[in-house]
Amino acid sequence: MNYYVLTLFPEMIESGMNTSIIGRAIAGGYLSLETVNIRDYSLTGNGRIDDYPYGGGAGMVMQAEPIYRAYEDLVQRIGKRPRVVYLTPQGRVFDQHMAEELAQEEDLIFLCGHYEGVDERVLEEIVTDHVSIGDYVLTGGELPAMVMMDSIARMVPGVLSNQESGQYESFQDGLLEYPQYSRPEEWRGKQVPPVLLSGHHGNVDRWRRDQSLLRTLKNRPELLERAELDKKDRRYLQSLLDEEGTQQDANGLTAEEEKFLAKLLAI
Ligand code: 6GU
Repeated sequence: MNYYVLTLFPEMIESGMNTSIIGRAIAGGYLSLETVNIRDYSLTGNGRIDDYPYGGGAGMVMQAEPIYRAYEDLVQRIGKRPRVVYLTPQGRVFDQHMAEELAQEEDLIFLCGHYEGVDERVLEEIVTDHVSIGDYVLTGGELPAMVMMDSIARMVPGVLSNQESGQYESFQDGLLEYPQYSRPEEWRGKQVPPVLLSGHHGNVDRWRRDQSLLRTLKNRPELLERAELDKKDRRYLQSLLDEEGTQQDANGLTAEEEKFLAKLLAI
């Protein structure tokens, strides 16, 4: 996978990407990264790339021509026109499915905006995908571009070791990950759940699955509606309802969670 990033802050992208697992993958040749400083393509050669918005209003707008020149110079050098992802809160919301799809590409260009926005005409000319990373506003596209590059890279062969690729599988089967514990067995009076020390792999697997179901119910109930639930999953969820109001009510379901579960299990 070859990443190209058009940005006013190349050092931000490079310092973020040359660290940890992604840094190792770049050093190992599984990924490549090239940043292009849009400022190097300013019209006047003085580094200015923004101007006032037509129609008035607060803030400045990044001009079309410096971005277009930076883009054209890049595509001439690499000899192809890859997909161009523009990072914007107005875009489609990024998710694991989109990451899997983009990971099939050989090359990706990311365009990071700043200030109040980018002249719409250059977006119409070069952008293939408008993408947001969620419903909140950031100061620029650099962090969102790095978020996307990180999650896409995880699916590129060679980027993760065999051990790493088995980890962090939240969303892989539509449920959130179960809790993890390491030594010591007791920490500040808190015990590791006994089943994890039992050596009974069947019971450990069942407990982890139940914890995934419980976490998903509590934090992301809408994911439960789309998850594939088998008979044992449903039996566990039913047991949460049956416990309600009794002394063994350790999972502390709220009235809302209870209502949601009752409806889910009725289907
Ligand atoms: Cl892609 N850009 C900016 N500036 N803010 C965002 C975003 C993108 N996604 C969520 N918030």
